[in-house]
Amino acid sequence: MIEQRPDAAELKEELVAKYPAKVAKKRAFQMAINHVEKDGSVPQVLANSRTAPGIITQRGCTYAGCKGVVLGPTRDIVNITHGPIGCGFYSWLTRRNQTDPGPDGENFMMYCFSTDLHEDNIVFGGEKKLEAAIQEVYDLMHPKAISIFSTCPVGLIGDDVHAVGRRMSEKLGINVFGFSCEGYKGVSQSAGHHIANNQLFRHIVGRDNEVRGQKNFRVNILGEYNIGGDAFVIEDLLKRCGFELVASFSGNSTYDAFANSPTADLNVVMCHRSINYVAEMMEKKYGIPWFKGNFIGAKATGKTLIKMARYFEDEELIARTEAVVAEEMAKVEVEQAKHEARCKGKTAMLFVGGSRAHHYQELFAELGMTTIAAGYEFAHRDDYEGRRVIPTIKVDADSRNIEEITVEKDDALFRADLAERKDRLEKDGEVFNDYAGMMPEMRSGMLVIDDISSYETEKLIERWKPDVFCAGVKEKFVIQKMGVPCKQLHNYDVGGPYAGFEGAINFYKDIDMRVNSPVWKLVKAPWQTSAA
Ligand code: CFM
Repeated sequence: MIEQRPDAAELKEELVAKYPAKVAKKRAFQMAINHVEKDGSVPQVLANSRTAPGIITQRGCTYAGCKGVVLGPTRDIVNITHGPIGCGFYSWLTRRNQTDPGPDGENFMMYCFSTDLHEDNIVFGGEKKLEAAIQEVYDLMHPKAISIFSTCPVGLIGDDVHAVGRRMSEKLGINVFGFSCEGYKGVSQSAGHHIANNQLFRHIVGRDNEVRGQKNFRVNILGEYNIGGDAFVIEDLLKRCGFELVASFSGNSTYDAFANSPTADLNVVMCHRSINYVAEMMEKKYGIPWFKGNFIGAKATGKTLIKMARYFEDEELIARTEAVVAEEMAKVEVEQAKHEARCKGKTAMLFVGGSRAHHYQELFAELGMTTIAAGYEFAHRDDYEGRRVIPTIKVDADSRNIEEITVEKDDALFRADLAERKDRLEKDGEVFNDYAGMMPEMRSGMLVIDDISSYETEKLIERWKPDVFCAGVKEKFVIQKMGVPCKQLHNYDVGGPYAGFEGAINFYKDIDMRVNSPVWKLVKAPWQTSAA
């Protein structure tokens, strides 16, 4: 018997049917059947809202977003986790962000620093222990900077990590600063990104404003974390085209590069969710324009590079960039055709993070595959529906909890020439300060689900049977036991890089292997073995 697959509306109803009425109502707002209007508008999705208690979520905590995601990939800042040792363990390079050791070999990423708070510190305070830890790490490593990350108990007992930072900066003569990124500070790791952005901007960005290296075509790449070596691929492409990469936030990055980042002429934002705040603040203070780019997908990479070249209004740079893109696309097209022939018509589901569930739809489209359901763990409405909805987003108590820092124009350093150039280019139709979001680029009729639960994941697979499901390690083996291959999009399993042209080819191969492997037919899911 050929089983009928339910349509999106039926499936949505089925997904929430098991919940108590109040939870079902909320979950229904967190799901949408995509529908793209002519003007690009899409249905509203409730996002960045508290997870319903009892639901098994994919989400992480605020500390994870701050320490792990944004600051984790920087090699020469010593990151001390102020808290019990358990939190420290989870800060120990569990993400696959790679780094070059650099010419000075100053790479602390493989170390795990914790103040190891015990019960007596919780009762009597942990500041002295933190000071001692900073001193100890300074004596051992002599780093350029030390940062302190607050875990939940630190906020509860009221240790002032910022005051400790100031005291120790004075004493040691290096930059020591803290993050109030207690795990409970927000509804997810997204709050941690914002806190990280604020402190990076306040304590590092702009401490060195001398132009070094190539004087022209200077760019920063924001929101690229070098998972599986993605940043290495992008860096190589930028070099070949003729751009000078000043700073990458924060894959393969250094303290000095962050400090020097305002000497760039352009910010290109990869992951909008995690770093749009730095882009906005840099534009306000220094006049550096930003636009959203994407290096996931061969076509998207080509478009981004050419848009970057056009920004500099230099014929030679444009020609050189176009030549690099053409050379790379010729290689990509051969591989793409080969794999598309084997993957065409298959389906994918993507539930990950705050940007990849969108970006990777590009790569699946290049394989001729359709993304039939997608969603983020912790994104905001603008990541789904586009930045045009920002003015309509209700600020709730949870978001109000996160500091918004006031940034003012720096009259001495503000780049009026760049602001003028941006105006001119905008008149010619170039788009700045925008992100269209995931949904306008997804097919109508497909399901969008925010903060998907474990139960919903299983139901989706059972009812819509995708050829591949993209998620993380927590979901992977549950999914595979259902006879569906899972591609991890956080850490790429052991694969990657997937960025740029070379990365696209790697992805085609890895997905082809997964969706066409006969092994999945041998796994029987529970509903396939029970009587119909
Ligand atoms: Fe940005 Fe990321 Fe992502 Fe993210 Fe992340 Fe990540 Fe991610 Mo895992 S910064 S939002 S908090 S692209 S760690 S490199 S893969 S959930 S989609």
